[in-house]
Amino acid sequence: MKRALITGVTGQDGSYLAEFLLEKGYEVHGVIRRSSSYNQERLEDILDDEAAGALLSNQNFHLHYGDVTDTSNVIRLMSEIRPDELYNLAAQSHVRVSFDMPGYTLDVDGKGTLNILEAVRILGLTDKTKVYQASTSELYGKVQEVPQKETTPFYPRSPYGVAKIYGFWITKNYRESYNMFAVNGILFNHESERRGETFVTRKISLAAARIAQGKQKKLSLGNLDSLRDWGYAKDYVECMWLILQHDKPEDFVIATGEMHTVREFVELAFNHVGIEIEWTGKGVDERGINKATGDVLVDVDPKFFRPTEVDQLLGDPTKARTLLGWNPTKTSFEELVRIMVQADMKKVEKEERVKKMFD
Ligand code: NAP
Ligand code: G4F
Repeated sequence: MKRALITGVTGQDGSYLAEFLLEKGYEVHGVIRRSSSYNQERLEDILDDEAAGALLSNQNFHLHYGDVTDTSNVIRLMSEIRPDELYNLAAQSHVRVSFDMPGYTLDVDGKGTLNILEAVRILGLTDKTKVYQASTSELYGKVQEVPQKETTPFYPRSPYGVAKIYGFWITKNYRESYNMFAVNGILFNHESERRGETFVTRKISLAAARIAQGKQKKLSLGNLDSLRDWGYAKDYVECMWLILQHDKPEDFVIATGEMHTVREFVELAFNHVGIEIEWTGKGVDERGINKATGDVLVDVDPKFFRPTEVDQLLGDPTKARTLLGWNPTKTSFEELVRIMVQADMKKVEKEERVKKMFD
């Protein structure tokens, strides 16, 4: 039985990856942070015996307290678990927040990655443990080429992107210096019903559901022109695993090869709840109007603008498709939006039922 260690297991990707690996028969260990409030919601399908079912036997799932910035903790966990595969997904992953907390973001996303690699080296696990580093399309930032591929030069535009560039290069450096199987997945944006609620796609899908059910009046957003290559997180965790199964340690771009504006995401999400959006005005005065009623449902609030923006991201997944046999278009953009809105419609309905029980 192969043993995997996932940092960031309570996050969107970590939770899907844990399920994926358990289904493949792995023994899965995850690192969770101590928190004063419950932080294991995304793991409930695994932790709940009934929901887990036969395939997802949670007997093979183990959680450990830890933090990638705590060097001694990382070394102790690594020496106890001695994983065959380590997926370093832990990060302060919000780009906007990284402008408010640049030092912290560097500690977690940069130094945290070094701590993982050093633990592998110090413990003599370089021949045993394969390391996957969660790199990002934010490295391309002010894009130097369209579409972006493995050879496109980096130009990060946020403290997050700059911290992640350290993670990228230190992973590559440990591969070259110590002959480790240490690789970067350069993943473009990927979303799901488990996406954090302050990322733009989830903010929109939740707002569409709440507005449709009369629980919210309006949605305020930042840059509507921003273009992103959005895929489905469930498809992307499969690729993380494929990268570690490849015969050679190499870095890969993971993307759909299609990009859409934030505005398009809004239109589609509201369409799914039966509302047609019509746009009026420009810049900060732009408004999304409910065509049927004339109500303003979307406006622009400059507080969501970033000091420096990444205007567009478009990935070229040819290498992953050719060498890993990965299908970048398994879930279409339209399907992704539908999945997210449907899940949020149910979530909002359920919240309302629970509220009524206690009224
Ligand atoms: P996410 O939902 O924000 O999850 C981040 C995870 O990291 C959470 O489990 C979080 O724990 C954990 N974490 C944060 N700081 C930590 C620390 N100091 N020590 C240990 N764990 C820590 O992010 P995601 O969307 O799943 O993304 C996973 C990884 O891929 C991240 O590294 C992200 O930067 C990268 N990435 C994401 C995308 C994307 O579009 N989703 C694209 C490219 C790269 P808590 O639950 O306790 O906060
Ligand atoms: O959803 P976002 O916050 O994601 P962003 O900044 O692209 O970062 C995500 O993807 C990266 C991969 O490229 C990951 F590495 C990173 O960890 C994270 O998962 O914003 C997307 C776009 C931006 O251009 C932003 O300015 O949407 C724009 N936007 C417009 N209004 C908004 C909003 N973003 C947020 N979060 N909230 C808004 O109200």
